[in-house]
Amino acid sequence: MITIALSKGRIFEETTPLLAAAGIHALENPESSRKLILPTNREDVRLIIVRATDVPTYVQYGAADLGIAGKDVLDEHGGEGLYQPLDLNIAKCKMMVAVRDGFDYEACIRQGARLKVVTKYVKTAREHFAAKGMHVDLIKLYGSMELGPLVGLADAIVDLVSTGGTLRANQLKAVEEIGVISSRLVVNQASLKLNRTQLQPIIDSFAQAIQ
Ligand code: PRT
Ligand code: MG
Repeated sequence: MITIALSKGRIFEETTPLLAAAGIHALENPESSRKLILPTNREDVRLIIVRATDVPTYVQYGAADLGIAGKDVLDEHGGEGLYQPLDLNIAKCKMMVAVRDGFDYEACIRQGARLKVVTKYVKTAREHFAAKGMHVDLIKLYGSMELGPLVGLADAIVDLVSTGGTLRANQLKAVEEIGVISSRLVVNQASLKLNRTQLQPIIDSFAQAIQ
C-alpha cells in the first residue's frame, strides 16, 4: 500500500490535478469528509489528511511514503530523512518581513535597534536576521501573526504573503523578501529504495504533469 500525506485546503486543491495525472482519484472530498484516511480509485494507494506542518514528519518516519509540503514547512522541519525530487510549483507565495504602515524599518536597521518579531517560522526568521547581522527577539505564534504589530506584541512579522490582501487589510506593509515559496514532493528515502517499482511511476507522472 502506498500512502500519500496531504493537507486540506490549497495544497489538496492544487494537488488534485497532479494525482489525476498519475491516475489517482480520491473517493471522498477531505473538505466534507471527516475521514483522515481517504481511499482512492487505486486499491494500492491511499491518502492521509494531516496538518500542513505535520506532512514532513509522517514522511520522515515512513508512516507515509510520499507527501506534499510547502518549502516554508520543510525549511522549519529541516528535511531529515526526506528526498525532495520535485518542486511542484504549486501553492506559491513569498516569505516576507512586514511592519505597520508608519513604521520605519530602514531606520531601525541603520540604528541597530533590537526588533521584536512574531512568527510561526522561528528557524527561518532566526537565520534571516542572523545573516543580516540584526538582533531580534523572536516570539513564536501559531497563527494570525498580522495581529502582533497592531497590539504592541511586536514591531515586525515574518509570514507568507500571496495576494498581499491580509497585510493591506491590517495596515501592514512588506519591507523585505526572505524567499520564494512553493510546494515540494517529499519521499521517504527508505521507502523509495524498497518500493521503487510502485513509487517511481507516480513521481514520474507528477514530473510530467508539471512540465
Ligand atoms: O491553515 P492551517 O493553520 O490549518 O495550516 P497552514 O496555514 O500551515 O496550512 P495552509 O493549508 O493554510 O497552507 C499550506 C501551505 O500553503 C503553506 O505551508 C504554504 O507553503 C502555502 N501557502 C501559499 C500559503 C499561502 N500561500 C498563504 N497566503 N500559506 C499561508 N498563507 C497565509 C499567510 O500565512 C497569511 O496569513 O495567507 C495569508 C496571506 O495571504 P494573502 O493572499 O492575503 O497575502
Ligand atoms: Mg493557513
